[in-house]
Amino acid sequence: MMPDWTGEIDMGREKTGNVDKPAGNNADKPSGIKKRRAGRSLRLSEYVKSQLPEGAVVDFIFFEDFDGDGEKEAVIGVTRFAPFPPDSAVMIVRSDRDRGIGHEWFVLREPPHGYEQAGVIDNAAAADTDGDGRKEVVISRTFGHSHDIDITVIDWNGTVPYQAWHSGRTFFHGSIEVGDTEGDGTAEIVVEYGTQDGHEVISSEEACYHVRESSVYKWDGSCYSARARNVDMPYASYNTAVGFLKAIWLRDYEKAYSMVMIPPFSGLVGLDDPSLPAFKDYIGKNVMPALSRNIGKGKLVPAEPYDTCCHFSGPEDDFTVELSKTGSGVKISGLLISKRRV
Ligand SMILES: [Ca+2]
Ligand SMILES: [Ca+2]
Ligand SMILES: [Ca+2]
Repeated sequence: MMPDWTGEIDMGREKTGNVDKPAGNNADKPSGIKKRRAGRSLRLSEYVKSQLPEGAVVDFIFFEDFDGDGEKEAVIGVTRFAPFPPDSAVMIVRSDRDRGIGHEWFVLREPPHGYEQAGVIDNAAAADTDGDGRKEVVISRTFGHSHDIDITVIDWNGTVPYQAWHSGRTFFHGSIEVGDTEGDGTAEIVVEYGTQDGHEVISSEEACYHVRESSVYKWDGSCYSARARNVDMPYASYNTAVGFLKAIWLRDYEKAYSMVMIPPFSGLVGLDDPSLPAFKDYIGKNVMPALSRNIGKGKLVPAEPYDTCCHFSGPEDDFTVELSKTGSGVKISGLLISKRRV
């Protein structure tokens, strides 16, 4: 169990000046939201500083009127490092003429099933994702060392913040972007994440580049529903390059053939005969022997991908897949194989 996030003990309403050290756990408070209030002559920044756990860092700050009461709230992502392991929560700070500055802790939900360690904040955005004209806070957290992220949306019901949505799953090597992708004035949550696709040919070591997929989560009036989205460059190229090597390795020549531009892929030979049998013949003579002698000894290790070339190193040879953008997407325009320099 994670210990509670607590602020300092309650202060007198008009008490000002130096604040005390944070008190210990306050276990009999209901979990989820912790409220504290202090005198108002502190500056907002001083107040926040006084409430942060020792050694905690601020991950993000948004200062907007999220709940629509006419006053801005400060919504602050905080990661603390003690007790170990680190975890994150969100501090919501209000400044009120009559009641002074106060804050509450919004505690993000427990790690998804299968994760032992708490999540720490990875990224955050403030945007109107449900079209009601007011912003929500979208937060991704990363878990342990596995680079898996989850996504939480915090919205306000009156002045009460609540978890409006949770992704319900994690995304391997995930990243989020929040923005209006189709110009209807409401933002979507775009997530990109890694897969194990192509593991037959490329190394799926944790640190390696992965084939990536993308989904966009859009508010449909009752929930955020997902649809697939094309990944951005250079991953559109990278996914194509890995898919091509995999198709060759699995002898799916029709698929591989559909991914190439002929010519130039098979060079001048392709000028005379751009057919599938000729492509198959070219692969059998020029590509398969090299692919076999490398994958027989180990997987190909990808280098950083680029829009127009993706490089892979095998135990024996280097493979450089060349790509071109066409009207119908990214196509393979060449494959260079060279003996590895020792
Ligand atoms: Ca407000
Ligand atoms: Ca909204
Ligand atoms: Ca939109």
